[in-house]
Amino acid sequence: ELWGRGFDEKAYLAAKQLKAGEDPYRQHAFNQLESDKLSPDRAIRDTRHYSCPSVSYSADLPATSVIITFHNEARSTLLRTVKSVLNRTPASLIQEIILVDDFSSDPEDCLLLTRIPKVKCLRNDRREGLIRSRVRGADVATAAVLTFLDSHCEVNTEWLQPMLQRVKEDHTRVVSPIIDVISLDNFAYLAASADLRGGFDWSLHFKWEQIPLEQKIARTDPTKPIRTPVIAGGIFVIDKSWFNHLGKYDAQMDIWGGENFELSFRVWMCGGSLEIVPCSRVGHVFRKRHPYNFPEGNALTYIRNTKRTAEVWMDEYKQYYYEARPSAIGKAFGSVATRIEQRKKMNCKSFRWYLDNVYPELTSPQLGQSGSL
Ligand code: UD2
Ligand code: MN
Repeated sequence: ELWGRGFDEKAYLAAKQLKAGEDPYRQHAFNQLESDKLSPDRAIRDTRHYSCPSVSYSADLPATSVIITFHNEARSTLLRTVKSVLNRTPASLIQEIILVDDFSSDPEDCLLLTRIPKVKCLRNDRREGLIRSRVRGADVATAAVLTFLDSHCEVNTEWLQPMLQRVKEDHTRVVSPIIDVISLDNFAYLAASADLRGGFDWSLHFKWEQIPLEQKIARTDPTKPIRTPVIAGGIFVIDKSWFNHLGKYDAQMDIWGGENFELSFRVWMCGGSLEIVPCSRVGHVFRKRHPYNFPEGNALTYIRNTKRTAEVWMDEYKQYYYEARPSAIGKAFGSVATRIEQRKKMNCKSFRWYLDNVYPELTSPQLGQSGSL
């Protein structure tokens, strides 16, 4: 297919095909051969609850800037992410798609895609990691609402409207879809459970968990949002002024990891809320290993990022973090002075408040109940 400014999809993909006999998992930690075989416009099953199609949304939803950061993404998954957005979203809602190329080996992976209408490309001149890359994208975004996506997603039918609706009604809501699974082996699109929310343990390890039974029973309308203590991190919609007001991201976090906790605690404790909107579905290729290198090593980077989170947001409860992750004790994490200052200025609530009101299911390690310190 040839777009307005002459984007040659076939040539874009063909230039990066696997060599015969090459391990299809080596470069991206998913089966690139299977991804390359699929059309950038392939159809996927509408995995929403059957009540979702009859929900109606405001006729004047705000447009959004979609921000996708990537480091050495496969061309076939990157292109399918972009095209699924253009194919499955009313044009009036997409202000632009901002690709932030986090110093990938080949600048053309990003640059060639700017021949597709609405697609812009920013390239970092050194590896920054996903956190600073997203901030760079957010800073140039021209729409009032930001939408973040990973670079190996496929958005599903009417994915954006339910999220924009929630943010339009209340700009302090930060909203995620249900994240469906795209198989890393055969790229089958699989529906995820609609009864999950984001959770974590004291070591700040993210996990999907069942929504508490009382909430599950009280949920009579399957189209209504699910409150979530944390978001997975990659796919969410947030009002741009609210994102800026809250302090964007902690720009001293590197590469990958931890920023989802930091943002989630900040949103809840500083007057906002986090939710999963079940009528929005976005597929994502979940992987078992990182396909890219961490300049400071994977473990140290995760410690640095989660330690910064604990030091700024967890108050006296940070001791539980150190007990659960003793390797973090004594490790360098830079200065958090300006982040603590911002927290004070915004008059954010305590971590104790967060545990009592948002995540009472996270119990203290010794006493088996929250708020017992
Ligand atoms: C999950 C999130 C991810 C992020 C991460 C914690 C989802 C679906 N994914 O990990 O968005 O919140 O948890 O940090 O919720 N990237 C860069 N530069 C880098 C490293 C990664 O731009 O140095 C890009 C990467 O190409 C991808 C995105 O950041 O588009 C997220 O990385 P991932 O897919 O490896 O993370 P994932 O899905 O395991
Ligand atoms: Mn991902």
